[in-house]
Amino acid sequence: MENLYALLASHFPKNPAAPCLILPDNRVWTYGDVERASARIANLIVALGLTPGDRVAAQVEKTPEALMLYLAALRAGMVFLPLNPAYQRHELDYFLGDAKPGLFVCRPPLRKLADELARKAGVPHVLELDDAGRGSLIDAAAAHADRFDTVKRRGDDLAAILYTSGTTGRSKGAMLSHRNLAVNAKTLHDYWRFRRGDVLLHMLPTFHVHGLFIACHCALLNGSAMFFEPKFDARRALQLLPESTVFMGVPTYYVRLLAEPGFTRDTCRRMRLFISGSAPLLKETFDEFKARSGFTILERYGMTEGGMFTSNPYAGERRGGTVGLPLPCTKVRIVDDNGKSCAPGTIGNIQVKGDNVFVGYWQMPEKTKEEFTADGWFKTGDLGSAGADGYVTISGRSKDLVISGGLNVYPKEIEEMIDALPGVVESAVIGLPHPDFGEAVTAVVVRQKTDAGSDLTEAGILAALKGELANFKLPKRIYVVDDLPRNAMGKVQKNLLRERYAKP
Ligand code: MLC
Ligand code: AMP
Repeated sequence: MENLYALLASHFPKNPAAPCLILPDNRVWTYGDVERASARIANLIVALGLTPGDRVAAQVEKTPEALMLYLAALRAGMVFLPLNPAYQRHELDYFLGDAKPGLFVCRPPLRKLADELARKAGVPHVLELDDAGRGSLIDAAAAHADRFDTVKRRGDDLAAILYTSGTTGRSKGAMLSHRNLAVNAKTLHDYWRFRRGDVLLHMLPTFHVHGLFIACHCALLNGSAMFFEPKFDARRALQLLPESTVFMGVPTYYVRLLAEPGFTRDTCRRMRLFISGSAPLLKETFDEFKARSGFTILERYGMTEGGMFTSNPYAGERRGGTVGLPLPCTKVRIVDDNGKSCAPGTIGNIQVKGDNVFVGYWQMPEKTKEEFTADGWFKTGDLGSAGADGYVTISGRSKDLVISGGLNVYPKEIEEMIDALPGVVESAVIGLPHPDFGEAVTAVVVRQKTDAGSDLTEAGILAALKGELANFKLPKRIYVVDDLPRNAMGKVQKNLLRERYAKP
């Protein structure tokens, strides 16, 4: 029996009254509640006629009920497909059409759009879940039994599909199996030494690997309680950290915590571990955090296509500016463009292999083939080096990607939308250093020598993008220019643009 839910549940506390989720209003979901609520939804999904392997898509806010939907999908053998609530028509249309879920759970304000897109994509069922955890999903589930025999799954059966945008063309659905997720969860639970009495402060969104898999799986495997907060809020963190032992966040969370004068050693009196990832943690943040709190942040590195790959050690040296050592479940190698191993300290392409590394991209066998080497290593698209002692340092990306506040933005997607606007010849989207988000999405747009071209403004371009694209992808600045710098091959020199606009 390799269903991930069965693994998690085998570690739930013997006492069903033990707390699992502690909510902002102090309501508690016990482990017994979790088993019953996820059973009801699992029974509902089966009653709708979905069968194992069918996709269950959810574009909902973070609530306990949303987490139950994920667990229910696992229990019933479905493939969970979480979607950022910030996604707009353009993005949703593609995801539903590509994944063809058997059930789509949406937020009530988007119901009309959801119905329209579901009809177009042939999605048979649409249910609602609102930001307070209510809606037709929960109403329908209430009529079902609160016991459910978790469906048998093989390790290589799919548990989830997470879309990651592509550097070229369409978004790709990374297929993760029950084994992929289980192996990574067990490894991290051991590596980060989860123990009795741990309380996780959970402020991450639950539609990505970091919040849904890394954070929740560690806590559930440990039978621990989580403070389950709808989103990150530094002031609120100051209230909850004194009662927590573990915190996971993207670098922006640490920057914002440090901006709070009330954040002191005393705030962290029960804490044992702060973990950072999803984007580079600046050495100055790492150092300042140590000085203020007395804690050395543990930085780790991973991606959607496999969860975590490396981590600084729990007991050994946590070295700022590095992402630590390969995890026991993952082999990591650094190779040059010809596939030859790089000497220690030499920057090359980071490749990974292991049971946590994903199965492939949904319905894209060719793309999958391209992203793996002939001998089965996954090409991460990240650049870095490994020291003689094995510590890995990430130095950049070969993929054209901006990471803003821990969220990935692929320039190509924004460029295509801008290029289609009247008066635009072409555009280049880059990431510029930003004190809060790490990188800020910035667009440089070439105007046509026409009336439409001379009418182009920053505000006009932004207005055209809004409503089509998720807000976090919208450029923080747009520069309208007459041409872009190109090299001899005709390729746009984004490095020159980054230099030119870094200090406007
Ligand atoms: C929100 N906004 C952002 C943004 N998040 N802009 C750029 N980058 C972001 N990440 C915009 C909104 O659109 C809005 O714009 C304005 O900022 C305020 O919105 P908000 O919702 O109030 O923002 P806030 O709550 O402050 O959110 C910022 C954040 C959040 C950093 C707390 O984005 C966040 O929690 N990020 C973490 C993402 C994450 O979990 N990444 C892990 C991926 S997994 P307007 O115009 O409407 O005012 C992965 C693998 C791994 O990468 O290794 O872990
Ligand atoms: P995603 O596709 O959202 O899972 O993002 C994965 C990408 O985030 C990786 O390929 C890296 O580029 C980046 N990333 C994750 N963790 C770190 C880290 N600790 N330091 C630098 N980059 C990171």
